[in-house]
Amino acid sequence: MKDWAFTTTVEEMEAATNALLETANKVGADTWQKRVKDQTPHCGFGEAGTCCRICSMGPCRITPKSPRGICGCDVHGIVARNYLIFTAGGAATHSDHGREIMHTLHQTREGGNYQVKDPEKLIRIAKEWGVETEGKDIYDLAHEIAEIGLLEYGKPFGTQRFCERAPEYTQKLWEAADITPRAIDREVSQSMHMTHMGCSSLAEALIRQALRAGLSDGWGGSMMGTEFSDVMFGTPRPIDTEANIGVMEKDNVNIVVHGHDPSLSEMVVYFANDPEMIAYAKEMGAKGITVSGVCCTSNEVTMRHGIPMAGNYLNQENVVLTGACEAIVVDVQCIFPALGPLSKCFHTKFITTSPIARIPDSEFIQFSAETADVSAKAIVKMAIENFKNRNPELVHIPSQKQKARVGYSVEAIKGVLDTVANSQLDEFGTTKPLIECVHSGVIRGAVAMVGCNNPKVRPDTAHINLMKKMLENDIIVITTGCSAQAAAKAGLMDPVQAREYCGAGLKRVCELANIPPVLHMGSCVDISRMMILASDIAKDWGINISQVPVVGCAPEWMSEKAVSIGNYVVATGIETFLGVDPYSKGSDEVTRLLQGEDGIKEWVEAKFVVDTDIESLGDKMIACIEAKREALGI
Ligand code: BF8
Ligand code: SF4
Repeated sequence: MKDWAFTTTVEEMEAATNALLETANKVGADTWQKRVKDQTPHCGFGEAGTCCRICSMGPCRITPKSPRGICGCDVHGIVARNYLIFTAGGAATHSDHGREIMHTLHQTREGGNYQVKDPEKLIRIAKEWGVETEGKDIYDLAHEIAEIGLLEYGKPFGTQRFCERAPEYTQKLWEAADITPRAIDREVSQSMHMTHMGCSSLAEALIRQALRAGLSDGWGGSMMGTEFSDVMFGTPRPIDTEANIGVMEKDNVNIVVHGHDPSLSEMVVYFANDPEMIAYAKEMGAKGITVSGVCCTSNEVTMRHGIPMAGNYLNQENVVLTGACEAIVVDVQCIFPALGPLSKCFHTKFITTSPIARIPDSEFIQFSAETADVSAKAIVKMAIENFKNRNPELVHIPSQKQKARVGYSVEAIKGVLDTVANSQLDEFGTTKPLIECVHSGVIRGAVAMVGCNNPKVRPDTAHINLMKKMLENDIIVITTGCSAQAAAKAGLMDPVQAREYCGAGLKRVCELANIPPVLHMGSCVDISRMMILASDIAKDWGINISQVPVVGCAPEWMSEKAVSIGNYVVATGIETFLGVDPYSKGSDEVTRLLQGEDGIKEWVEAKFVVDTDIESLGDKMIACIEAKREALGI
C-alpha cells in the first residue's frame, strides 16, 4: 500500500505518543500502555463469554469437565445471556443520551441557553409524527415534540415511530422476526429480565432480543439524539477543520472537551469564543483560547463548528501528557477514570459535569440546561486562570496535524453529490446521483466504518489500513466516532490530497463533488444517519437494504454501545465486519446464530463476520460488496 507524503502514518503517530510517554515516565504517571501489560493475558472465560455471575450460586465457569452451571444452564445460554447484557448496556447508554437531548429540547426558549437552530427540521419531524404545525410557535412545537419523543421511552403500546422511516420491506422483516422495537426502556428492561437467573437460556431467543434492543437504540434513542441535536445545534454542513494532537496550541489556553453529549460542549465552545473571555486569557498571559476535542463530543462540535479534533479514544491521556492542557471537560461515556490521577501529575483541571459520570479525582461542576451558561463560563474561566500553573518544562505538543473536511449529514451528502455533473436525474434531495455512481460502477460500493480503538488492535491501524484499501478499490467510506477521527488524524479527510488514495472512479467523483473520499458523518449516535442513508438509497433504488452494495465495519470496537450498534446495523440488513470478537466464541451455537448463514441472516438478511486478521477482513468486505453487485447484475 502506497503512503503519500501528506499523510500521517500510524508509525509517526506512535512516535509522537512515545515522546509523550517519556513525559509520563518523568512525572511517574500511569498510562493505558502500561496497564495493558499488567492486565494481559486476559481471563479466557471472560474472553469466550463462558463465565456466568448473574446469581450468587456462581460464578460458574464452563469447561469440558463442567459443561453446565449449578442451575444447569449450558454454555450457549450463558454466552447468549452475556451477549444480550452487553447489548442492553449499549442500548441503554445511547438511548439515555437521546433522552438527555429530549429534555434539553424541552428547555429550549427564545433567547435562552438552548434554542431551535433548525426549525425546518423540527417541522419536518413534527409532520412525520403527525403533529399539527400550522400557526404554532416554534418553541411550543419543540416542547410538544420533546414530550412525544420522551414518551417513546416508556409508552405502553406500539413500536418506535422512527421505524416507519425504514423501507416497508425492512419493517416487514422486523415484524416477521418479532424484533420491531417497542418502548426503548421496555427493550432494555426486558433484556435484563430475560437474562435474570431462571429466565431465558435459549440462545435463539436471547439473540433475537439483542437485535430488538439494538434496534430500539438505532431507530429509537440514537436517532432521537441525532435528529434533535440537529434541531437545537444545527444540521451539519461541510466545514473545514484540523485533526491530531498538534491542534493544541502552546501559547493558548487549551480546553479539551471529551464525552458525547453536545449540550455541554456547545456551551463551552460558545464561551471560549466570547471576546470577554479571550481578553481575560490575554490578561493571564496566553495568546488566546483553543478548544479541541477527543471522542464523540469532539465529533459533535467539529461537525457543527469546525472545532479541531485532538484525537480519539486511546489519545485521551495524550492530551493531558502534553502538559499544555488547562482543562479537560467531560460529560458522559468513554472517559478513562485514569484521567483523575493523571491530571494530578500535571496542572490540568479534570472537570466532570454529569451525575451519570462521576469520577474520583475530578472537580464536579454539575451541568443543567437552566444554568448551562453560568457553568460553562465558570469552566472556561477556571481553565484560563489555570494557564499560569503550567510547568513549562513538561510542555510538549507533538506537531502533527492534518486538514479535514467534515460535516456530512445525510442532508449534506445528498446536497454535495447532487452536484456530480454526469447525473442525469438532477433531483436535489435524493440519493439518485449516488446510486447512479454505484450502478455504473464508478463507485463500487460503500463501507460504513465506525467504532473505537482497542489495545487488542494496534491503535488506528485497522481503521486507516482498511480505509486505504477500500479507497483503492473505488469503495467510498462513510465514518463516525473514533474511526472518523482516525481517518482525520491520518489525513484521509483532506478535501484534496486524500483523493490520491482512490481508484480512478472514486477519485473522479470526489473531484466533481469536491468531497474527501472518507466522509465524516458524526458521532456514534449519528450511525443513525447511516441507517437513514441506507434506507433512502434502498427506497430510491427500488431494492432492499440488504441488496445495496454497502457493508458496516467496526475493526477496533470496544464498548457495549458498539455491540448495540452492531445489532441494529445487522438488523437493518447491512452485513457487519468486526475486528474484535464480541465474547461469543465460547458457544458454537451463538457463533452460528450471529455469523452463520442460518442464524440471524435468515431473519434480517445480514450477519456478522468476525476476523481479527485485518487484511483478510478487508478482503471479505470487498468480496461481499462485489457479490452484492453481481447479484444485482451490475
Ligand atoms: O461513542 S467510537 S471509543 S467515543 S464508543 Fe467511545 Fe467507541 Fe469512540 Fe464515541 Ni463510540
Ligand atoms: Fe451459575 Fe446458573 Fe447462577 Fe449463572 S445463573 S451463576 S450458571 S447457577
